[in-house]
Amino acid sequence: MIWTELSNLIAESNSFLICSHVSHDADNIGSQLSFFWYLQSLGKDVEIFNVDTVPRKFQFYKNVDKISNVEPTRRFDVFAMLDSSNPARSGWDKATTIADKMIDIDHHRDNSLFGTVSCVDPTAAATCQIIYRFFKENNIDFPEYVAEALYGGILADTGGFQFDNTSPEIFEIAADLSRRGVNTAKVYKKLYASNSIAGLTVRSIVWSTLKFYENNRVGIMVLEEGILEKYGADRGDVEGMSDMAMTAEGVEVGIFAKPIGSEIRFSLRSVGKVDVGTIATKFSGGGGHRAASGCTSVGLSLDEAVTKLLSLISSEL
Ligand SMILES: [Mn+2]
Repeated sequence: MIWTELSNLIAESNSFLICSHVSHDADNIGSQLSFFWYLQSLGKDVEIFNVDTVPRKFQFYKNVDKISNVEPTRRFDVFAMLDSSNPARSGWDKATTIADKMIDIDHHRDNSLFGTVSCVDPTAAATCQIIYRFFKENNIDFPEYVAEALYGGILADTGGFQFDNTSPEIFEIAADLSRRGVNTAKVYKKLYASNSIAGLTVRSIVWSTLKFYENNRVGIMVLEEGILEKYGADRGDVEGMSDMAMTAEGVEVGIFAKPIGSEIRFSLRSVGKVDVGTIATKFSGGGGHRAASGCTSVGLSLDEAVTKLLSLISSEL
């Protein structure tokens, strides 16, 4: 990993805007908060901007209120895009023009290496794992709340140490973060076992939309527009549901569709045979891993977008 180049770019720059992909998850939150802490510890001028507001379930993280969704009006020396294959994943049209230089720290295999400095390792389970390595290998001593943020990202992106990206290194990092004082049971409870009544109600509604296609090899669930608002839930309440459809026996691909205005956001999950990362690139802002990806369909109805997705998937089944 080219830590020297990263350190040099940080040393020669003063102002930084940290950003990440739409649809928050614990890895993008954890990597942004830990990198924010690091830059601030060096006395840098740092802001975080994300298009989406931070869901309720992530609100326990210290400094999470530093993640703003108010578009910055000034320029920065460096735009640091974390946990994202490309700047378009931010959902923000100024991502490539807000600064002259870019930092790209990510673990998605389709990362376009868009950074002035790109620290990309597709074999890493989480961006938080890469940031942990940066801290560890450069003897950067970080506080307990940063360890907590890193742990949450690693916990989530390994599916709670259950996906096949769960390596010996992951357990070693988890052990180190635990020794640094992270309350691992608390992080689990906050991320996975703190449902609101509204959240569980909305989940039951989403479950009721489950349908199977392609001889029961594709499962699709839909979060209809307005449901979250109607029940007082937020996007965090349905996060992770994309993993559920593909747990049905015989299902190869799970799809979670979220229509918003003229757009439909899709989360795609594959058991193995179908490369949903490549399929996602056929839509705008699409990208991700072979087994887990996301994309946005613009201008198509839900039926049209699903038909397009199913035809792409069926050619690989
Ligand atoms: Mn990630």
